[in-house]
Amino acid sequence: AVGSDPLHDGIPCLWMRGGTSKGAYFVSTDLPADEAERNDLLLRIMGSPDQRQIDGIGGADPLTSKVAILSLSSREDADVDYLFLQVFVDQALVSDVQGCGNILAGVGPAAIERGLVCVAGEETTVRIHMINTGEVANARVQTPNGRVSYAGQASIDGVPGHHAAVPLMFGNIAGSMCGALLPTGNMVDVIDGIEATLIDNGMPIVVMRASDLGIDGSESREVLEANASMKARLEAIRLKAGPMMNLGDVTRKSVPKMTLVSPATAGGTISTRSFIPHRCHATIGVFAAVSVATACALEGTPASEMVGSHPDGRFMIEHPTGAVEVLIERDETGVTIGAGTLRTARKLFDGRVFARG
Ligand code: NQM
Repeated sequence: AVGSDPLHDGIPCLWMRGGTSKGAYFVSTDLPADEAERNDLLLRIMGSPDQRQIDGIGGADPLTSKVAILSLSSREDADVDYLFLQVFVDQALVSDVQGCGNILAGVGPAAIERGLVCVAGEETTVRIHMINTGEVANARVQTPNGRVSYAGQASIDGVPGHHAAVPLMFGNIAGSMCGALLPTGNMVDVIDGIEATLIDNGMPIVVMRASDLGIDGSESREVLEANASMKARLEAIRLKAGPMMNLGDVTRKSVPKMTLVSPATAGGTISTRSFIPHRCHATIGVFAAVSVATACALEGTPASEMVGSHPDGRFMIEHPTGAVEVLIERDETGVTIGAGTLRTARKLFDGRVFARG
């Protein structure tokens, strides 16, 4: 608890996999209230800045250097408040600018484990206020016999094995960070000669044809990360897209994400390769996938030209290690009114974490 010495006594921490990411889950009262002090502590816990995060618990990858801070909700329409923090691996930077839909998958289970939310039967719906964007998500957590069950038959690409399903449902998340679904008002903008859709349906992303950047879109994460000239072009486009998307100067921000699309190769809706924004994603972010699916559904966007099947609003968004299924609900005029996806999560370790001094 606050008042004890975190250096010597450690801090209660749940280490969990949420979707295709991993992170440290804390209860807010176990961390310093002062933001600068808290961020400094989190850097020392994760072992940043250091390419290998060798002196901390971070996994030396942006996807495994994430933090969730939970508290009882400040809102009537939610049970728990969830603040997501991206702890940069090689920079002394902790950012609350973006949310994370993968780490979100662990929030319901973690809130129950920590007694912030009570079990409500075989299944417990946890209403999560996502502080980063101000939106609310509903997570359905399996709770037979009065406790969280992580075992089950659901599987998601990018994670071996089968686990309990954690369905996530979102209301209207359009313009979550940019103020509007299409912050420039256009389906297509041209930046550095490349046609791009600047879109935010839960996550600001820039959607471009992979072929326009000189790749075919089936390359592995490693091959793309080694392509320095393409990465430089992407970063130049990103820095221009940021202000156009009402995100200001994005030099030190993890948004917008850069998503390269190509026709599906495994029977899905579309194939993606995402930069988040500098490393290539091993899969794709949850809200990024929702935003890509939304771009696919907008006629006139580069993504919509290459769309394969999407029966009943189900979009299979292919990524480097499989696909993620996104459900998009639209009203009779075609406006998106809801979205959903299926994730799994698992408690990996519960204990006390000790920060570098
Ligand atoms: O888009 C990584 C992840 C994410 C974010 C990132 C995410 C989302 O996969 O909602 O989940 O884009 O930095 O964990």
